[in-house]
Amino acid sequence: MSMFCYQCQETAKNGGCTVNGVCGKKGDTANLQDLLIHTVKGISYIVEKAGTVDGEVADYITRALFTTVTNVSFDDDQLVAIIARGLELREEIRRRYNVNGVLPDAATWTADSKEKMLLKAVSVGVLSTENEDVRSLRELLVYGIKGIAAYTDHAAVLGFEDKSIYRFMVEGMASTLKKLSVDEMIALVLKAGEVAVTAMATLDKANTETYGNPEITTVNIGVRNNPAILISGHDLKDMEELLKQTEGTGVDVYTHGEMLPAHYYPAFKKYGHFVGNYGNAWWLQDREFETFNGPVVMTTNCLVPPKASYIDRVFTTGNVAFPGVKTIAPRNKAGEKDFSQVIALAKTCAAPREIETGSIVGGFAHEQVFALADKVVEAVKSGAVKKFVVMAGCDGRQKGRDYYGDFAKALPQDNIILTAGCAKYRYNKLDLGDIGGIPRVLDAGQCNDSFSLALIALKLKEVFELEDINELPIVYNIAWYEQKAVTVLLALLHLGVKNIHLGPTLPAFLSPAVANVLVETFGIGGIGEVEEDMKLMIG
Ligand code: FSO
Ligand code: SF4
Repeated sequence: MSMFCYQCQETAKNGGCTVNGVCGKKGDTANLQDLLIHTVKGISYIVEKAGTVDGEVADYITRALFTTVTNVSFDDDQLVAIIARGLELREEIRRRYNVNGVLPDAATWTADSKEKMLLKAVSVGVLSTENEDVRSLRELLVYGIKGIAAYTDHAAVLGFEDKSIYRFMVEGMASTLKKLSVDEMIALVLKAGEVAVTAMATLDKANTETYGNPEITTVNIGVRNNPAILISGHDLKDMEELLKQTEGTGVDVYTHGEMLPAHYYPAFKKYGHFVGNYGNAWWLQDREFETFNGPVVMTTNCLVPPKASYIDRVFTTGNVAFPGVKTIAPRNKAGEKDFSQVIALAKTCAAPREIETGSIVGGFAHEQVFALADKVVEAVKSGAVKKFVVMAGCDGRQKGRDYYGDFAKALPQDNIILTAGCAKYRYNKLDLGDIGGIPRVLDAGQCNDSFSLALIALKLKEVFELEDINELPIVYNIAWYEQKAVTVLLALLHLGVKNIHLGPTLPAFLSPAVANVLVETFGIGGIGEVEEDMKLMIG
C-alpha cells in the first residue's frame, strides 16, 4: 500500500485507493495531502491554545483544506510549498502567543525538504487512527470541514466572511488530535452541519449581493464560429474578470460543468460574447476539452488529469494545480487576475466544434422561486404537483450513475425535480416538460447553491403552515461525489431533514457503526433499483 484515501465516492472498490487514486492522484500526492491535513490540525491546535484566529491563519487554513478536496491539486510541488508555509506560520503563532507545554506531534513536527516530508507523510494518514469508528467520525468531520472551507474560500474571494466559521474549522481540526468520547465526536459532526449552513448562507449572500439574484435563463448549448475560451469550476470572480478582459477581443466565452449557472446571474447577462454552455459534467472533460479547440480555464475542482492532446491549452487558477499545466497568478489585493495569455492563445485556435445544439433552462434559485411562489403553491393545492424530488449533488463516471437519468425519466408527470450541482447533467437535457408553465427540472445553480433548495423547502413549510419540514411533499434522492456534498448532507441534517437517500453508494469512510447512527437517527438510506425506489420514495 503506497497511499490510502477514501474521501470520495469513486474510491477504489468502495473501500479505499491504495496505489494511485481513481481520480488520477499519485501516491506521493495523496500522502502530501495527508501531511497537509496533519499540518492544518497542528496549526489549529496551536491557534486554539492561542485563543485567536487572525486573518492570515484563517486564510491559510481555508485554502489549505480546499486544496485537498478531490480533483483540486495533483501537484506535489504546490503541496510542499503550502506545507512549508504552514510550518512557518505555526511557529510564528506559537512564538507570538507563547504557546508551550506538551503538544501533539502535529503541532511540533518539522521537515525542510520534500523528501523528509514524504517520509513523514506515511505515518500521519487516515489509517494512523486505528479504531475504525473513531477514524470514521474524524474523517466525516474533516470532510465536512473541507467542504465548509471551499464555500468559505469562495465567499472570501468576494469579500464576505463570518468569523465564526474560521473558529469552528480550528475547533474541528484540533479536535481530531484529542481523545474525545463518541458523543463528543458526534456532536462536532452535527455542529459541522450548523456551520455548513452559515458557510452556505455567507456564500449565497456574497454571490447575490455581488452579481444579483439568479433569474430564469435559457442557455444556448450550441456554438458560434469565433475562437473561444471555456471556463469551468465554481469561481464567479474569475468568471467576471475573464468576461471583462475578453470583451471586444473577438474571443467568445463558454461555460463548462459547474460554471453553467454563471449564465443565470444578471451581472453576466450584459456580455454579448458570453455565448453559452459547452458540454456536460466534469468527468466528460477529457472528450469535451478536446473538441472545444480553444483554451480552458479551471477555476476549482473537478480537474481530470489532462490528456497530452490538449494539456497545452489548459490553465489552472486559484487552488487548482497540475504538473506541467500553466497557472494564472493570484490577483493582488487591488487588481484583477491577468487572463491575457489565455486570450492570446484563444486567438490562435479554431472555433469550438459543435457537439450539440439547442438550449437548457435554469436559474431557479431562492428569489426566483419565491417570485413564482403563488403559482407553485396553487399547483400543489390543486394536485397538479404531487411531489418535489431533490436530486441535487454531483455527477461522476461510474456506470451506476445512469440510475439518476433513469430515475428522472421514470418519475410521474406530476413530480418536479429540484436540483443543484453537476448531478443535473444526468437529466437536464431530457425533454421532461412542464406543469402549467413550471418546468419539471428546476435548477438552482451550482452545488454551492444547494442552500437555495433548503430555503425553498423552508419557504414551503412556512406557506403550508407545517410544524416539521419532513411533512412537506419533498423527497431527497441525492448523488454525492466529493467532500462538498458531505457538507451539504450535514447541513440538511442540521435543518432537520430526514430520510435522505444517498447514492450511488454510501461513503466508504462510514464504518458500519457510524452508518448505523446515521440510519437510526436520520433515516439515511442508499439507493436500489429505479423501479423499487420509485415505489419506495414516490409511492
Ligand atoms: Fe461537481 Fe466536482 Fe460542484 Fe463537486 S464539479 S463534483 S460537489 O467538485 O463541486 O458539483
Ligand atoms: Fe481515490 Fe477519491 Fe481519494 Fe482520488 S479523492 S484518491 S479517487 S478516494
